[in-house]
Amino acid sequence: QGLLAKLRGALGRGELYLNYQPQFDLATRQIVGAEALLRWCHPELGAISPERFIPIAEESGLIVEIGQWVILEACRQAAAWQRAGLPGITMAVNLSAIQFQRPDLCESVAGILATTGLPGQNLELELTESVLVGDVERVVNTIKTLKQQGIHLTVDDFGTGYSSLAYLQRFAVDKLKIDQSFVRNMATDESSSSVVRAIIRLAHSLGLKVVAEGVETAGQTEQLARLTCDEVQGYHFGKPMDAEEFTALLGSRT
Ligand code: G
Ligand code: G
Ligand code: MN
Ligand code: NA
Repeated sequence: QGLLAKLRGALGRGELYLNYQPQFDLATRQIVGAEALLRWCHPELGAISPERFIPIAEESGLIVEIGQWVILEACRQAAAWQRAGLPGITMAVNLSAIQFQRPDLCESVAGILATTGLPGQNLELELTESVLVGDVERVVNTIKTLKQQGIHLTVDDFGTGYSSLAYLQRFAVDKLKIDQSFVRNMATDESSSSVVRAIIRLAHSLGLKVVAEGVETAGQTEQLARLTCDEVQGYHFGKPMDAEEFTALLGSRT
């Protein structure tokens, strides 16, 4: 039995769950967000990396059902933290291109916000550049409809794709997420730090925020602060953790 067959029933059997990685404001060092990261624990195979099963979910179309569940579960958790009086955060959810291209995306996200009671401003959707190269008119309309609900949009893995910079003007995204490959090599590789500097300047000159991911050291943090990066995410600040651990982290901040 292949991985696809196992993945088919995984959601129903409760094998899928979310981890949350904290995101910090670099100036204040406060937690301002969480990125929801999907996990699969198979009873015999153990933990299977999303890098393995997400492509399978995408090819098979299973990503639609799984992705819906991810949005629902992430919003439900964020709303629960809010109701518990914990510091307000934005919940960031990764969206596959296939999900983004569904004509019912905006409606179903609106339904999830209504069901969970999470305000749209507390939801952020992470899109990869590959999403932004589709039918321009359609992408513009989808983004507009999501933004009308207060939802924030971030371009994930920024700098690694092929989207033209001109699209940044047409698509009203709010934030760029600098890919971790640039952050990783920043201290040792002049060209990586140049790319990071350029992305931050580009973002700010377009009125966008910028978040760096994969921040692992104090040195990288200092360098990012000097370059006026807005937010950081990475092992130096906090690894992806389960809901219970994240609740404790939020509680320790009040
Ligand atoms: O979670 P890391 O810890 O291993 O994630 C690996 C990859 O899987 C990343 O590229 C991340 O964007 C992607 N990923 C994690 N969770 C989700 C999800 O819920 N949906 C989609 N589409 N991708 C996800
Ligand atoms: O592509 P996306 O940004 O959604 O994926 C985030 C991925 O990066 C996840 O696999 C997450 O576990 C991983 N990650 C988060 N912080 C760090 C870090 O500091 N170092 C490394 N190497 N990976 C990280
Ligand atoms: Mn992401
Ligand atoms: Na990324």
